[in-house]
Amino acid sequence: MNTTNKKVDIVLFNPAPRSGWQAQRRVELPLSLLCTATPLDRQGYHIKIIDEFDNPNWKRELRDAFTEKPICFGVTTMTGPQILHALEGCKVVRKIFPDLPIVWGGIHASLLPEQTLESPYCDIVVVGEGEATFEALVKALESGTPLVDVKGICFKDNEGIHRTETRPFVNLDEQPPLSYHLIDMNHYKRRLFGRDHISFNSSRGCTYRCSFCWDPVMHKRRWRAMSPGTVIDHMKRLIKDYGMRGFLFTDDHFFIDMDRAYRILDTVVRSDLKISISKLQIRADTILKMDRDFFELLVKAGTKRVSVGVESGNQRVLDLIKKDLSVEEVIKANQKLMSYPIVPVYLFMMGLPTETPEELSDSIALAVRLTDENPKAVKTFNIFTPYPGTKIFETCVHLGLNEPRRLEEWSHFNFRNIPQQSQWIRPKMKKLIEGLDFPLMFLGKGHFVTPYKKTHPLVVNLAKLYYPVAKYRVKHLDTRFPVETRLLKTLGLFGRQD
Ligand code: B12
Repeated sequence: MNTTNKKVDIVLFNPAPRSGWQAQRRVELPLSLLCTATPLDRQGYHIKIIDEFDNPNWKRELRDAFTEKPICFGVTTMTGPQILHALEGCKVVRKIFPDLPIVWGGIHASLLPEQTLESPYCDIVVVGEGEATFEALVKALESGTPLVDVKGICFKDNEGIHRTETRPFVNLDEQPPLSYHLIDMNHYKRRLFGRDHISFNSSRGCTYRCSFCWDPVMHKRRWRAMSPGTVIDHMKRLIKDYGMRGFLFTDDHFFIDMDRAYRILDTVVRSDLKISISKLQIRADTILKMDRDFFELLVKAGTKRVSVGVESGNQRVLDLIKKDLSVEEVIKANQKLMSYPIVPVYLFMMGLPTETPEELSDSIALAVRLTDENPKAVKTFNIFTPYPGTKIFETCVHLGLNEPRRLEEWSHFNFRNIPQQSQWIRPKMKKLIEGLDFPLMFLGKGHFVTPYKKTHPLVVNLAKLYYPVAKYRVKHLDTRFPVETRLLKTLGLFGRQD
């Protein structure tokens, strides 16, 4: 584990992805940075990952990390509050090493490289996948080779901003096992179902065209995956070296190739890995394509939870966002899943452009139906956020969205800051969403059991008392006198997040 005080040439920084009331939530394995660091680490470069979320002393660690002549500082970002944290890290580094190249990577910087480069705290953007590009970039910086020769980057110099040739996607099967020793794995495991779980990724991209999703922009609807053999090898290593017995999949769509999915699950069973699998993202229409044999295999392989993106219970809205799915398919998929010991987590969005209160009411009715019909089913409602580069972003701009023009402005661009940003929905709908956001967390059976394990019993009891109010509000779409939302917001326990 690289938590020694050894000085390094490259530091990769994982800024905290959340702030405020959400900051208490658990840390997440910095997969993006692990993937980016691994090829260089294997070639003997001295590289360190500093995770703000995991390390209260991150500033001190950052100040002390570098050798006297470091190569670069890298930072990852998603659109939202993580950007502010990223800038904070860059400022610390710039102060000590004013000439050290600062490299931004990750989803936000890849979607808007030129705009990101307008910040004085960014010199180079790695656009898209980091593995091969960052390796080539580090070597160019080290040897002084012109940056125009490095594929897949955007950089600035005295003459302006330049974008180099696009780099092809990496072959996931050719990537070595991740250099997990660069972080303290004990901090990232999650205890679920009596086992230690870790995030795991076996494929990238998705072939569908949902207009709210960043995936078609970043991955060009090209799905790439590790072969079953590689997936099993990587899992076995995590089991053997770190005692992991559970895998939380971060794949955008694990089941695009059903044959590959089947072979992975089949090998898990045949190799007697005795693992749990959770968070598998699956479409409702994929569930309908599975036969009994496939379901039984899923269960035998240890699948406990699947996440199903429903988005809306209204067909007009589903068609608008190009989900290529029908409400009927969702209902049938739920009925099919009922006979298996697998928890489906249905993910809904509210506040999509042009969505009306009646259409939101259809979503709520569908969520109620799914959780009523399948006692294991769980639902979550999130407020829609238009991410840059997506098709629906353009619709929102058309409907009045003030597009952020600077990196800093994107940091407030978060689904929790809806009162400021949601010009794309009418005031009546905005009020409804704001008023229902909190009570909707209580919809469904047993939902007053609060999500955080260490929740104080007083909070649990207050939540139980509040349950009838929540139920009434959701059932009647009645958001008058939203005292609870206002109180929680005033106390900083809910709502706005910077
Ligand atoms: C795990 C995860 C999280 C974790 C945190 C991850 C982390 N980095 O710490 C948690 C749970 C905290 C989280 C939170 C959120 N997330 Co999230 N999350 C993911 C998820 C499922 C996996 C990310 C991952 O590990 N991918 C695998 C790695 C290998 O891919 P990658 O990140 O793209 O990294 C590659 C390149 O981008 C590049 N790269 C990345 N960083 C860097 C840095 C450098 C220096 C270089 C050179 C290269 C480089 O190289 C990497 C390897 O090729 C993705 C979906 C997905 N499949 O990617 C969503 C996703 C990233 N999340 C998303 C969102 C919206 C959120 C939330 C807002 C959701 C919410 N409603 O709360 C929050 C808040 C985040 C915020 N903005 O503040 C969106 C981001 C959209 C956007 N425009 O930014 C995604 C894409 C999901 C989606 N389809 O909408 N998330």
